[in-house]
Amino acid sequence: MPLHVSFVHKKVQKIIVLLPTFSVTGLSKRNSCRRPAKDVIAGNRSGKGIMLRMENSARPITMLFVYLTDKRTGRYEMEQEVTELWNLVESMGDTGVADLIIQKGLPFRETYVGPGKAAEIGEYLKTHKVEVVTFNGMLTSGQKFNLTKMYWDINPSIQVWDRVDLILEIFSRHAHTREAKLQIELARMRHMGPSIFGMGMVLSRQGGGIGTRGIGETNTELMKRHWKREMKRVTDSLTKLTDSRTRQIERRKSIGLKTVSLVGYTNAGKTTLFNLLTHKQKPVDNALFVTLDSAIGVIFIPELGKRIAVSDTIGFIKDLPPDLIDAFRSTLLESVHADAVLHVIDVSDRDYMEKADVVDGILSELGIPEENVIYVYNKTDAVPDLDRQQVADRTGGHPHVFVSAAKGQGIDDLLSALIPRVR
Ligand SMILES: Nc1nc2c(ncn2[C@@H]2O[C@H](COP(=O)(O)OP(=O)(O)OP(=O)(O)O)[C@@H](O)[C@H]2O)c(=O)[nH]1
Ligand SMILES: [Mg+2]
Repeated sequence: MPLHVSFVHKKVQKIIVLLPTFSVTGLSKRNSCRRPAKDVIAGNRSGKGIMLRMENSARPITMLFVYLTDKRTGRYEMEQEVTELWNLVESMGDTGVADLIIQKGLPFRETYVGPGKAAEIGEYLKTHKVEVVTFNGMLTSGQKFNLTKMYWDINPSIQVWDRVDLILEIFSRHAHTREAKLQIELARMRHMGPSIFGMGMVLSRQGGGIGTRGIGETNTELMKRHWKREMKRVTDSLTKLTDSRTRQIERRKSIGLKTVSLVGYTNAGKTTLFNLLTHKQKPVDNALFVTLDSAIGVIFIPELGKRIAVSDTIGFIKDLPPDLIDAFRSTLLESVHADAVLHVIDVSDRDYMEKADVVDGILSELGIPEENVIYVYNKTDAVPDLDRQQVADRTGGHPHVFVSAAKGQGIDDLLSALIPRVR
């Protein structure tokens, strides 16, 4: 059964829509991820909602997406944003059919989307089985609360997510190490506040009438205290792991082992390059946020007659809240302390410059000096007619190399560029 994303609102029917080419049963067909823009076509109103499987639940759930975009956002930019949204959904694992509601305009303070659109979503929920409504933006907890409250009567277990919740859900599905799991836990607690402990909204409904304190309020206080205790517990555990990582980094420094760190936008090919350089076999996939931990491998540089350490780590994406980056501080320490940073860029992606800018912004927030960074233009095999001079010009004289991690091309150039930094 072919799947599609459709728009619900009349006004948006002329706007572009994605048409995934896989079927409900083809859940593992992740290579539809990073679908080229030519798959973007005109849509209709007959969609059903994305079928997803929640982490701790065997049953598929249905998700409705709401995308609020600025009136000035052009068609191309919208296509890109919707494509990235779709890639995020696919990276959750099991995916099915999607419905996407679009509103053009500015966020509303109370409900993020305007009252008319919020009501329209409610109408949609009455006639469709939807369990999670995901907004592709960052909502305040008040906005999430107001929206959830609006839809309670239609579906008492409705969940309202924003982009960060979606990213965190992907993170938690891909996390394997204790460090990654703790970092996600911390990021989730920071993002959701005390309401993470669930009882919040249900209990606050038990509260007395106007002017009374009510059971709900008392329980909200309990929840806040519990949240603070849990935040401290996770932060303490992470501090221990950060200390241990810092000691490892210092040990490597003390024995003169230089370190190179791979960074980049998610799906740029960091792990593929890491595996190629270190002969490791870390999982690689055409999905977002496959890597969430930090791995170390070693390469031998014959010209220097010595070994250097290479680290692979989590990828970045635009609109990552600083809290989330901060939660991953322990994992990112390797990049902060590296002697050289290889910024892997997927040059086959039409938006590689914008994505490289996002990464550069995060690197500078992390305090990584620009002079430590080498741009590694990857996936050159996928762009046979690549105008390398033009790419180099756009890079503004910054040190760079062209490689294909998948085909093992350009690695000698990469090592030569590294030599002065790890000598
Ligand atoms: N054509 C081509 N594909 C590549 C190349 N390098 C990586 N890929 C593909 O790009 C996808 C992502 O590769 P990964 O190595 O997992 O990317 P990553 O940057 O580690 O991704 P995250 O860990 O999810 O942030 C995979 O499907 C790879 O096979 C390349 O040089 N050429
Ligand atoms: Mg990776």
